[in-house]
Amino acid sequence: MDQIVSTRRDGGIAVISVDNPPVNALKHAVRAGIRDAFAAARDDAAVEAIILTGAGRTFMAGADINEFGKPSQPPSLVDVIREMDDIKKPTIAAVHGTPLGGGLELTLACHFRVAAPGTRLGLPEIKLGLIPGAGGTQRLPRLAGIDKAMAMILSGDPIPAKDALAVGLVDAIIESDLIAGAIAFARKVLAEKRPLRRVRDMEDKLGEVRRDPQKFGEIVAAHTKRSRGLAAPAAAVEAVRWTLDVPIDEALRREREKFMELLAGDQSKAQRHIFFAEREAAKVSGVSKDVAPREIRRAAVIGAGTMGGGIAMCFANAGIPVTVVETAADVLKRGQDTIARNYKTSMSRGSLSADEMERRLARFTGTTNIGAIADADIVIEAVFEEMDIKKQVFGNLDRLAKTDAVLATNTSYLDVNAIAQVTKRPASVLGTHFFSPANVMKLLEIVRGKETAPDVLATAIAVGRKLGKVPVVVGVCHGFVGNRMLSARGIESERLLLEGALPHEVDGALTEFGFPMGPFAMSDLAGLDVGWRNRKSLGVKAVIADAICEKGDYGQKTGKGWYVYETGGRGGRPNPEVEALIVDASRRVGITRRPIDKQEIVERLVYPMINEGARILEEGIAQRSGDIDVIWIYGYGFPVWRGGPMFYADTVGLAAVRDRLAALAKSSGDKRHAPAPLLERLANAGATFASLAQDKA
Ligand code: T1G
Ligand code: NAD
Repeated sequence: MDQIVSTRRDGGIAVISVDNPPVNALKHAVRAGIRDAFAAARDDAAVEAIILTGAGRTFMAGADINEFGKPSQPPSLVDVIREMDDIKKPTIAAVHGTPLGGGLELTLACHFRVAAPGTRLGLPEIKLGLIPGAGGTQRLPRLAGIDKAMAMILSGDPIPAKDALAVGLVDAIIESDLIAGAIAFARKVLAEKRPLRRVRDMEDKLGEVRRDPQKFGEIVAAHTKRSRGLAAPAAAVEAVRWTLDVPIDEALRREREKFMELLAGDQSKAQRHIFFAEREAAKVSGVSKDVAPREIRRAAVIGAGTMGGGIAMCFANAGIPVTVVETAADVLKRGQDTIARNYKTSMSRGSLSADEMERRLARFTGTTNIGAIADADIVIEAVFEEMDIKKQVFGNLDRLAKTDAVLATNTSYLDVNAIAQVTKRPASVLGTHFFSPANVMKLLEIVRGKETAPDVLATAIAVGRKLGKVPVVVGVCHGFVGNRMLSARGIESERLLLEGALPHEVDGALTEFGFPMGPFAMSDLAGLDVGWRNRKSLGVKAVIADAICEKGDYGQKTGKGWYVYETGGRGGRPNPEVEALIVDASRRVGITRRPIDKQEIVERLVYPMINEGARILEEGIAQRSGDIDVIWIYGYGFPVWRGGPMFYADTVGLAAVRDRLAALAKSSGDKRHAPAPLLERLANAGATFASLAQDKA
């Protein structure tokens, strides 16, 4: 095999190295190369010990996801690992970067593992709708214990080398040169004639739970996150349970069988789509890889309300000092109190230490003096959703901010170009649309103005990544991508109420579909006033929602909206005033209420979004259908195992979506439901939204 896998000798030590940039993914040639290199070293009498390592930025980061769904070529990773397992010479995995998935499973077929500091080790298969398929569910519990293994497999999150050392997953951390350290480690093993224990034969760490199987349930409960509709978590728990009472070869066979079943399933296809779509989303036409982002050492946020406070926390959490500007001392204090309360909540949940909280709080400067933003490298405006106020603020920012500052607006709907035009530096202006709660939601919708400079875009993408967000660049239109599609859903959700449904029924159907919450609970969280301001600015009416707002009920922030919220309570209970208001509204507009089933509710909420997504693609507001999917998954909780609205449409079939929309347009008389030309064209051609990217490639 060509130089993808090479072996060099250091005396009696064979060092096998994989070099398949960028992440040494275990494609066919790599698997075959590793198998052949190990066989050669095994059969070479001069070789006393074998080291496996990866060149470049990381040890093998897992199977090559591009190969999934294609005919598999032998040897499989299971074959390679089976042969490695039987080698009677010391085998040592020397890891750095991110040994993940099949990469970590390879190391579990070695007798020893040594790691460079900063290495992060994990089994992220669950994030792809899979379980580890090459022994991870059986070998990791034997090496690191069932509790740690379950935590790693169910979260999919990697652990740092020092934690891996603590649980016995690695045998040593090499502070100096990794390969030289690994060779020295190998020589020590040989000199001390250390017994060669195969991980598969290790049982001591299973004893405690085997003796008290009830403990297994406690471990599962401790590590199970809400997995609404996901198939892989339950499969992973079942697989790890086999370590208790199923002989390992049988357990390994079952693991592979379950892995292959999930691999062929729709959920994993959807989650793999999102894996690549998320990475594609960061590639923006007109912004080449060599456009350098501006350096961001200090930030400022205008407005410390629902969003401003959360955005400021993102900067402080990422280690960037942030100035928060408000109109008056009392409003500023309210905003600062909310921030402190959020940190205290995280501390009480054990996800933040007291010291770290103090460090983060120390990065905030609160002021009512807008002049204080003069030394900020980026300023994000999060004031009321009113164009006049935003223009007035940007006029000030233009006057006061340093020349190379990036000026951003967190507007949900408004015209970013119009805001930029009040400044003398529209090239430095763009939208950075965070999602509520801003310190939690991962999406950052970056709105590119018609004059936004490439390095300003590159800066916003880099800042998004630094804040732990998933950045997606979109164009300017009302509501950009996410909220524009949300509006299409909102119009239909109000229509469903008038025709016979109640808020909790609509929300129930969508949560069953996989969303964390339905449209009405979501607008109560965001604040009904945001949508109200938007409708007023558009001159459109929502009979029921407007009536609720006129009563001053804005949702959670006022304790009442579509639902009623008890102080400190979790979630809302149905609001009888609203239900009476809905029934009365139906009567007033002459609609006879009827039962509406869940399927109809889901189709009438999701299909109009897909239709609006097609228009957005046609207008070039979004570059790829995958971008729209990433926006809806990370910004609006669209179920990841359905792959996002556009991927979901491809799964349902565009002809079926088109026909349902055409029927809806006819029955409702609402022309907006008429299938978008792109949808019509693709459906007629039997094509998919995904095929658009393939055609472009
Ligand atoms: N396969 C194919 N391509 C991959 C890949 C993989 N496993 N991992 C990364 N890439 C590509 C990625 O698309 C991007 O390409 C480039 O590498 C850099 O990635 C049997 C079956 C390793 C932590 O799930 O988590 O093993 O966009 O931009 O931020 O049990 O990539 O440049 O063209 O993300 O530095 C398990 C997935 C597979 C790891 C690096 N492994 N990868 O992050 O760079 S399932 C994973 C990651 C498995 C076994 C099963 C991250 C990373 P492009 P990047 P990064
Ligand atoms: P909010 O009413 O909670 O907070 C707005 C804050 O801005 C208030 O505290 C107000 O005192 C302050 N303010 C107003 N004028 C100011 C000025 N000239 N200088 C300094 N501070 C000023 O509103 P919010 O929900 O945080 O929304 C803020 C922006 O973020 C809006 O554009 C909104 O559309 C957008 N947004 C909101 C959400 C959401 O879910 N709430 C999500 C994304 C984006």
